[in-house]
Amino acid sequence: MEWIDLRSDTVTEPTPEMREAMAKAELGDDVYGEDPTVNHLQELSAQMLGKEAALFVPSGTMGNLAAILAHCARGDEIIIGDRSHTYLYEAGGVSALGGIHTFVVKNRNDGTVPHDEIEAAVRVDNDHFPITSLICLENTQNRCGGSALSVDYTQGVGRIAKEHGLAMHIDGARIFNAAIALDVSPAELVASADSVTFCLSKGLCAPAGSIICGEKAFIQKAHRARKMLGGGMRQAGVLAAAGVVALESMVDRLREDHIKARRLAETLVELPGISLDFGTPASNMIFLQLDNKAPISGEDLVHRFTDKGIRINASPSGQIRLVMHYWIDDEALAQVTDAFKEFFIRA
Ligand code: TLP
Repeated sequence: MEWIDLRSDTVTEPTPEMREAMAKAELGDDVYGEDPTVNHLQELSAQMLGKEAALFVPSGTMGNLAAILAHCARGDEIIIGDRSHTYLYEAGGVSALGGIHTFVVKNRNDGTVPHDEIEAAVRVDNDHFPITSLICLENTQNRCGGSALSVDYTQGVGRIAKEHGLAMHIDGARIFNAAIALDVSPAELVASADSVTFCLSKGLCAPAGSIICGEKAFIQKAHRARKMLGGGMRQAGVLAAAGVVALESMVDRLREDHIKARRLAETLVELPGISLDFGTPASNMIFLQLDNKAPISGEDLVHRFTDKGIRINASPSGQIRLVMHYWIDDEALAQVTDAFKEFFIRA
């Protein structure tokens, strides 16, 4: 990639090994279930996440929506964090397309919602109320600094779900980052969930695609939802081939992105006017906050960095998210560090 692009790990392009696998992929019509590469990717995914079955979908957004549609009926309610991607950034699809109501609970900075607050959000059986049917978590929690929810915490939510006869879904777009941050297996991390979505197209570098995992009967329902949403992709093995490479050779590497995030954060926090919104990065994201000591605004910084071939995003409040990924090597990291120093340390 020519740009040093820190806006997201979604910007990652496929590796040379992926491009080769894509060119050679064995194909079939996946709507008939006949694409051997898609089938292989689904089996591998289910195995790695410790679930019975899996389904390849075009995106994380569709994965969450298809999973939620498979769990809920129209008029049902889901309990969901106020900083979760599904609530904030999926165009309200669960309500617009699923007729599903959201009971929004408050995420803390570490990504959790206290167990008692989740339990208090479960509706009692009364004709006035929607029917609670699902609890949604996100791991890692993007808008909470890329924080990782622990096995203990997740199991606690799983217990609440069981006690009340609810299902639990994890938006695990970056579940492998979470597993690495916590030094546990991804299967352990999602064992108490009924379903999980994870993305192949973020830190794992595949060009597109996400996976939903769960029990066979649930995946059949999700399959129908995918069809309804227009996500049946025919010769999707071209994409799935990159996904297989992603799972086989890109997972352990995510650790390097976490190290890079910590290294860069340590340097940047020493500069005047910069603080870390969520402390030391837990995974591959750094959230910087510029204060009134900063010699440049977030908006100006975006423009000045663009001139130097570096892409970043800044919010109007001066928050900047920098995301580490495969295409940010040591040389790029040094260039980014120098660019920050140039604007934040006046000569
Ligand atoms: N997140 C993107 C943007 O949409 C904000 C990013 O740059 O981080 N779940 C989580 C936790 C996500 O962070 C994302 C993408 C998704 C789901 C959706 O994935 P896609 O983009 O494949 O629909």
